[in-house]
Amino acid sequence: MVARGPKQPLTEEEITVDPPKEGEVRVKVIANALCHTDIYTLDGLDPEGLFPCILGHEAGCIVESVGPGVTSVVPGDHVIPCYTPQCSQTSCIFCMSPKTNLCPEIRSTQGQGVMPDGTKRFHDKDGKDIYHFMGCSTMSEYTVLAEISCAKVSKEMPLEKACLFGCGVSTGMGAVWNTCKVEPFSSVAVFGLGAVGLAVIQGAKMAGASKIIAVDINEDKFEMAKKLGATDCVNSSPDKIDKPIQKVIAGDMTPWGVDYSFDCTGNVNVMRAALECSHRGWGESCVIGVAASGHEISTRPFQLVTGRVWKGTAFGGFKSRRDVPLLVERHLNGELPIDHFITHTFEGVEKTGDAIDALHSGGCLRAVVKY
Ligand code: NAD
Ligand code: AHE
Ligand code: ZN
Repeated sequence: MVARGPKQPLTEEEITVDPPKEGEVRVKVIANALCHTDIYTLDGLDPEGLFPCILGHEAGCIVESVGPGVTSVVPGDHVIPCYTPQCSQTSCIFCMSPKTNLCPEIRSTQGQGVMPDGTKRFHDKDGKDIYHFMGCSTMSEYTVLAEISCAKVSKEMPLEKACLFGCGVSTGMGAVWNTCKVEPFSSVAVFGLGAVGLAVIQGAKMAGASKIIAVDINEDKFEMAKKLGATDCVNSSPDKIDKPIQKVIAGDMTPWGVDYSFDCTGNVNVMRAALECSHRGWGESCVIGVAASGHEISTRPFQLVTGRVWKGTAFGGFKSRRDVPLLVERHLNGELPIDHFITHTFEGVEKTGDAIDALHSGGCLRAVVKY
């Protein structure tokens, strides 16, 4: 499914997917879930958006062939593509640091829509190149990944569920566990109750948070938020509250604000509210949402002077190749239910457009397309 240009419907095309080159892996995509970030790029809001491209980055795949030098996976292995790779080289100060998951090994070529050697593996029927996306491009029956982007997972895990660990669910939980390290009895506010925000709630509940305030402008989201552990739900639409949401949370609902807050909307005004509802002296606010090109955050520096911390997360701080297989194991052990995130399923890659329509419907958390 090719994204030919911003705001255009995807087109179903027969393309050529070249064999993997050195350090690369060609995979058959079994299932792909849509993430809001795919739509953000398709809508032309991503400063790194390039067209024509093949979008998609939340998938479950089977290795079809490997290029020269690939040692960590073989054909038949089940893998989850990871847009945050993990090269694990001792010379990589990022991979060697426990402070981050942001391996930069292939980040620049990934942002330019090409493989690490600067070339592309996708060609249309006229022989013209098609750009890659986030190092994944999983809205295609076959795609080529860098070996360092492949997390090998248990074959016991159905790939149509495993795909969820490729982005949104892992990101929300990891923001709580890794980036903020939420402690038992903490108070938490979550803005935006899509799959990412609901994963934050689930992760916060598992971490032992005692107050979890769920905020959205769509009240239909509140039922699932409560099921997963939200103790309070607030509709932050201006016609539903008589003051800014940060004052509702820090003032009315808590005396000094929450210990931790999370933006899962990508709206820079919401990011500000999330920071400003965090606790005087120690509150931490984590930006997860991805903002449109040109949008910037602001607040009074006084908010930071008085002890609040503004931080952010990519893929929930998980070191991808090490941690994604462990998340899958935790699911298989029954510790980490994720089925509730799949609200829509479709059969056939050509149904990806219908899945995008479903994602826009408001009632969708994750739409999974089985190829
Ligand atoms: P989604 O569209 O399913 O959910 C967003 C939710 O925010 C919706 O429920 C919507 O009603 C709500 N919302 C919108 N405007 C709001 C407002 N003003 N106040 C309160 N709620 C509001 O999206 P998703 O797939 O859950 O992704 C959430 C965000 O996280 C997106 O911006 C996505 O790009 C980003 N993301 C970031 C990472 C990362 O690694 N940092 C990973 C995955 C997704
Ligand atoms: N291309 C955008 C940045 C988009 C962005 O921040 N992406 C998140 C993942 S969203 C997954 O759904 C991320 O992990 N960013 C870290 C990185 O290295 O891209 C822009 O603004 O240029
Ligand atoms: Zn995503």
